Parts: sequence; C-alpha cells; structure tokens
Amino acid sequence: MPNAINLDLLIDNVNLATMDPSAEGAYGAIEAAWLAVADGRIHSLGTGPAPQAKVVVDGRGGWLTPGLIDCHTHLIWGGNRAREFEARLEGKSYRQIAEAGGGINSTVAATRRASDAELLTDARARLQSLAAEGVSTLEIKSGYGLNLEQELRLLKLAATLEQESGLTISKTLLAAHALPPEFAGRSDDYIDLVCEQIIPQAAAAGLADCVDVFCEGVGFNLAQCRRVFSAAQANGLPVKGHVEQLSDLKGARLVAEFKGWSADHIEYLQAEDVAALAGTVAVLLPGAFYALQETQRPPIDALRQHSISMAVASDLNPGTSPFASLRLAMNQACVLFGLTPAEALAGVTRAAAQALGLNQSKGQLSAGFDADLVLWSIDHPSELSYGLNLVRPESMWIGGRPF
Ligand code: DI6
Ligand code: FE
Repeated sequence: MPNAINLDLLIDNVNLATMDPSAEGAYGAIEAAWLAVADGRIHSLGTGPAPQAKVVVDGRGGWLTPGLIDCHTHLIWGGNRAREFEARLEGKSYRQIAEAGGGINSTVAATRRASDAELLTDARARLQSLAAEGVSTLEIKSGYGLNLEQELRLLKLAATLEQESGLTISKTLLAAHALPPEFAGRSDDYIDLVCEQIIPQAAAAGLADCVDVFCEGVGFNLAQCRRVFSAAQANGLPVKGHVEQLSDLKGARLVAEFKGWSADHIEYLQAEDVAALAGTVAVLLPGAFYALQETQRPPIDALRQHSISMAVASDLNPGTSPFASLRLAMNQACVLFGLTPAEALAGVTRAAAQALGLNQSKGQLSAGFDADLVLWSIDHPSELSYGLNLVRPESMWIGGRPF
C-alpha cells in the first residue's frame, strides 16, 4: 500500500474509464474502484481497500475519465461568418465563397483589425465553453494572421490563454492556411515567406509545437505543402495537415511520409491510402462535415481494419465548424460517421493525446500519467456521446488540482 503521507488526493467509490489500451474491454473500465494522485500525477488505481490521502473525494458511484482533449481547434479569430452561413444556405458553396475573397480571408481581415484584448475576450468565452464540458487540454492553431507579425501574435495569444486558464494548450502554426490577399497570384512567394521567415521565427521563439497546412484546391498544393513540411522539419518541428477535406490531393500520404502527428478531416481519403497512415493519427472533424452538408464520409472501416488511431475534435472555427463543443463532436462522430461511443471517447482522450504528441502523459487513467481527471455523475460512459447538455462534469482536476 502506498505511503499515505505522499498521496494528495484519493477519489474513491468510482468507476474508471481508464482508456488504457492494455486494459480489457471497451473504455478499459474498472468498476467499483479508486484512484490516487501524488505530485500532480496518477499514483495508483485499483479495486478493494483504498489507500489514505490528504484529500478524499467520494465519487458516489459515478465515472471518472481522463480530462477530455480537443486536438484540433482554430479558437482565436475576429468577427464571425454568419452572413456566409446565409449565403451557403442560399446555394453558394464553401469553395465559391472562398474564391470570391470571402471564407478564410474575411476572417483574416477581421482578425488583423482586432486588438489583442478583443481577440482574447472572445477566445476566453470559447475556451470556457470547452472547459465547462470537461476539456482540460486543447490545441489552438494560428492561421488567421497570414503574415509574420500576425501569425506570431496569434501564437502568443494562445500562450497567454494557456497561462491564464491553467489548461494545457498545444500551439500550432498554420501560416499555410490560405493565400493572403497581398499575395494574390503569387502563392509560391507566400510559401517562401512561410518557409524562410514565419516557421524559423516561430520555432526560434519557441512559440509553436507543430506546423500545419491546408492541402486543398482552396489552400495549397502538394508541392507547396511538402516545402512547408521540409521547413518545419529543418526547424525541428513536427507536422500535421488538413488533408483530403474537399478533394483527394494525397495530402495524408505526405503527412505520413513526414511522420506527422495527424492527418485531419480525410473525408476524401481513399481506402487504399489508409495503410500508409500507420503511426499517424486520423483526426475526424464531424462538425465541419455537418456544417458543410458534406456527404462523403471518412473511410472509417478501413481505418479500423488498419488499426489507425482515430481522434475526434471540434475543429472550432468561424467558417466550417462554429461549435464550441467537443461533446457535440463526439455525438456527431457517432451519428454521422458511425463511431461507437467507446471509439468517440477514445477519440477525445487517448487518440487525441497521441495526435498532440502527448501520449506518454495524457489521455489515460494509468499510473504516471498527469492527473487530469473528470468526474461524471453518469451510469455508463456511453452517456458522454449520447446526448448534449444532459450531463456536465461534477468535478474536474488538472494536474491533480481542482479546476
Ligand atoms: N479547413 C477547415 O474546415 C477550416 N480550415 C481548414 O483548413 C475552415 C476555416 C475557415 O473557413 O475559416
Ligand atoms: Fe481545421
């Protein structure tokens, strides 16, 4: 039995959805259990007599999960795109709107105009919505600045949000999100700027954890994305990509070639390209699929057959997924893509941690992992995917501290 003096927290009388892949059954469930925390990490867990600790919490027969992880968001932006939503409902496509100078570039204009304080006020509210539903770790991308100063500004604002919120935030440089208007007709020149200035300076300042691209007709082509990934690699940064969202440019294969953290969207990924993803996480973004009224689904069966980890994320952004809810994305992943609720929960815990390079410390209830914990008053973990706003966390701890 562990030395009681060293245990900071014991959660007793609780069922554990450990999400530990080596544990048996869906959810890696251990019922009628306890979990002990020391020094911000999970110290031990089990059934039977529980150890003593400085603080004891009665789980009252509820379920404890790892803190949820939203591994793909564009959380910081200015303005909104409700008028574009109206235009799409009147029959204009996302691509048509983008080509007419709307889309991402209208958010770029509004974001560049906004002050830091304005951006932070809106971003805080979105972050609080996520945290209120059990999110303890999230990713935030730049990508609405599209020049050196503005992209670095967005990454710094993400760091500010991390410091003030206490959540863990993975910061992703997405300078290759769209072609800014001042580079119209000169996309290779913009990629020069991304590779020669934006990536090196973000890396040197320690502002980015990863580099992302939008590999798409309305974004950047495969050769341009390859250049961005090579620059990331040269600057010591891992990569990920928005790939195969609207068409099949073979971006997922490129991400895999660079041993990227994740290939995201992938509605148009062909089943025969799935095997190449081994070691890279497939990030499913059903919010964007839903909002764009997409009909092409990601190749879920092929991903399962090849044992590719599937994460689920909100893609929170003003254009294609204006939903500050990871729980909605879990439900949509089940209803729209056919994931099981256990796959959806793994998608926002274990697989999402892997998609952020955090699989050694987050996303599981296992000894040695960070004590990012959510206690739910539910009868079964499938309830977390089943409904929306029916259950909220009873309690959340981040690094063993009450949040
Ligand atoms: N794919 C998306 O769905 C978002 N970015 C991307 O590369 C859309 C971003 C936006 O429309 O503002
Ligand atoms: Fe996205």
